[in-house]
Amino acid sequence: MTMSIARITLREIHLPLKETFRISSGATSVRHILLLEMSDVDGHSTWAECTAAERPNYSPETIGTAWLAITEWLAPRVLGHGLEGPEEAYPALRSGVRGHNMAIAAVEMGVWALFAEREAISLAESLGGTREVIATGISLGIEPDPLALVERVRGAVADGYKKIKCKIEPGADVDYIAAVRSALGADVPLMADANSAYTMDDVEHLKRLDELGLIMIEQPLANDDLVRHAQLQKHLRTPICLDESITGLEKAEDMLNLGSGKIINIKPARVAGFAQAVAIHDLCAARGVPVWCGGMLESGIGRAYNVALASLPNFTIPGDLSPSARYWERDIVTPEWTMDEEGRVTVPRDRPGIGIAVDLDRVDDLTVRSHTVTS
Ligand code: OSB
Ligand code: MG
Repeated sequence: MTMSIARITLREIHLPLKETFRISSGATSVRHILLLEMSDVDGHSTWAECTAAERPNYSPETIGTAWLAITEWLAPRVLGHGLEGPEEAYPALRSGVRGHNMAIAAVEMGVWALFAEREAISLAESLGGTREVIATGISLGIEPDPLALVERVRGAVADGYKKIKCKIEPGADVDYIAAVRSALGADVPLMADANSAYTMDDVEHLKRLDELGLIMIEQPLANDDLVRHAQLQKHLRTPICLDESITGLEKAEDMLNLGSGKIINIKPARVAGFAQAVAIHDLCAARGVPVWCGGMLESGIGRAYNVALASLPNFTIPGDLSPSARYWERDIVTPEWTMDEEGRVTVPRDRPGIGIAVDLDRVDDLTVRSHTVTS
């Protein structure tokens, strides 16, 4: 049945992390999160999250640019227009708009959740997700010294995480990972994420990572590069996983055709939403390439979207889907996201839409600005 969206309310909340999270391109202590509350004319509503960062250190977007893009250009494209199904949102938002993927994604994914609400099915089911539980990984920030990282990884193993990703940068890489291996052994499922910290001048240095038994190395080279990653992959036995470089389906096709990597970290926000994320998932499934769902230090709202996506069958590698308590003193959703003893997160398949309730009082307390766009 045709859906007409009546209003979209944007809010910026400031949510302090328990601990500063540092990657090669910058550190974050307080997440500035853009939330959308979307309602249709029939009285259904849902929440969505824009996972753009505070600064343009991961992608060119920030929540400031997303705020502008959504209020000025994107919200008017879906407000008041009849949508027959969620797959109509992506073309409506993309047409004539270059970039702004995370802004598009927030609205597009909200449309998917609104349709799921209307049909009283879970978001996972609406996407074709089949899994009930998803193996969970953790992403550990750059520590001041190797021993501090060893202790972090030791704790993560004890907590039951199924994949442990260590952020690296020049000066905090081979020695750090080698210290973890020698302290904790060959069985720890380890990987590294460079967030574009290296160039082809570092090939000989990066080859030393091949001795450390990593599951993969994520995004060693520039954020928009595919050609050099293909050259680098020829020098490395360790599979390259691309994150920043895969901004849409065509980039994923190019990666596979060029050999720029062997695994994709799919973040739905980075690829402008679920339509593209599912298309990349399907392409990789057809080509025998495994994928996993990455994170952007989302609140519990963004987590719901990632968990739904990760329930698709080719998400065979554990996702960066850590529980709420890993990030926040208190999340903005009830129940909070948890991880079981076997390091798995449960997909809320028995509840409609995003499957968790938003703690409105808490959101109100954290809100620093809000704005409503109507049809
Ligand atoms: O590269 O995957 C990344 C966080 C911010 C920016 C980029 C990245 C990350 C993470 C965090 O790795 C993963 C998480 O949400 O736990
Ligand atoms: Mg990454």
